[in-house]
Amino acid sequence: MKYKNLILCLLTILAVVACSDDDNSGDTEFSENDRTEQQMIDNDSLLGFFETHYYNADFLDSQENIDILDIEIIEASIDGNGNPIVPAGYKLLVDEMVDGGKLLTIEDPVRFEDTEYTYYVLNLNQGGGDFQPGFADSIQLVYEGSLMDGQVFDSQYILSPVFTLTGLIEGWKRIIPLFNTAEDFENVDGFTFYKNYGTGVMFIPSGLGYFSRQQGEFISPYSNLIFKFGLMTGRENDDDSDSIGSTLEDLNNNYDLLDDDTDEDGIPNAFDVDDENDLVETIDEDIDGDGNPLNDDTDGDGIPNYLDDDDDGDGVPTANEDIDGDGDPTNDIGANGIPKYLDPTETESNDPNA
Ligand SMILES: [Ca+2]
Ligand SMILES: [Ca+2]
Ligand SMILES: [Ca+2]
Ligand SMILES: [Ca+2]
Repeated sequence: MKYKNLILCLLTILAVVACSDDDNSGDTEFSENDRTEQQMIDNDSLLGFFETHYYNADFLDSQENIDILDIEIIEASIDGNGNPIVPAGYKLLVDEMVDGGKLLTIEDPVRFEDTEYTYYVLNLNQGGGDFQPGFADSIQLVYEGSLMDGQVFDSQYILSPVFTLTGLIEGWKRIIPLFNTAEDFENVDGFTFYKNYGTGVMFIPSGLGYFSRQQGEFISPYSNLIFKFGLMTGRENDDDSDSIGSTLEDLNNNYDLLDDDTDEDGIPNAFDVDDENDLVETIDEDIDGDGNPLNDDTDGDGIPNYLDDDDDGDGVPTANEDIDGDGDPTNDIGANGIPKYLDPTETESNDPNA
């Protein structure tokens, strides 16, 4: 019980707020809203927004490449019967929340801070590029962030610097990877014009944004965030250069690289050149040399070699098949001409206790 309180207290400190003891009834005590309750409130207000706001659907449909400055989201006037008045050519957002509609509801089963989140994205254009970023990749985009009352708090109308998604708010890590980058670009008079890029509007509940934090001048605690965006370019990140993209080193698929550490040496897999610490670097566990260590499983036990501490399944850990003790099992060749750590018929071990 004590430990649980301690952990909660530490989490609170990480959120840069005062942490006070339960017995201490100081008047500046901060209590953060319950995430699940806040999510219900935020979701209701987003759904209400979709019922009362329309966008310029016809105009955007007519555009080959959408300039995000042309995306209009407008609050509807209400007629005498309480119904929203939608001008011709415009479409109520809620009317895109149907099968085949452009406003997608994503009920993400991957919990964040122990809470299940629903978020929304208006998919105006998927993007025609081959590259679809993972949450650990880098991107360049244009965007405009606003609050539900229309207040713009941040914008980048020309190409952004390179952003690594892992450093951004949770909502971006989950939504940007749903889109593709531009199909093509053209340089004219020193300007680059992108074509057929992923374009949309994200609707992010506060829990996947800044939650209880005041952020800058405009974003008060528990603000839902709306971002118009155009995803132009991106590239895969492989932080440890082991030929496995960092996104794929998130073994438990929770959009967090830091809690995947197969050998528990304190270095997460995405930054560890030898994930299971068998003395064979991951890049050298690509046995078939196709550039992808994920599909190499010598003993066929379902654990790829780069995560398997006994690659050939002979009961002798790979690290103990480094017979000459030079720290490299790949140069200990058996009678079949195969390194012993990959040959189950070679079971010699350098473990004095074996
Ligand atoms: Ca890697
Ligand atoms: Ca590790
Ligand atoms: Ca290894
Ligand atoms: Ca072995």
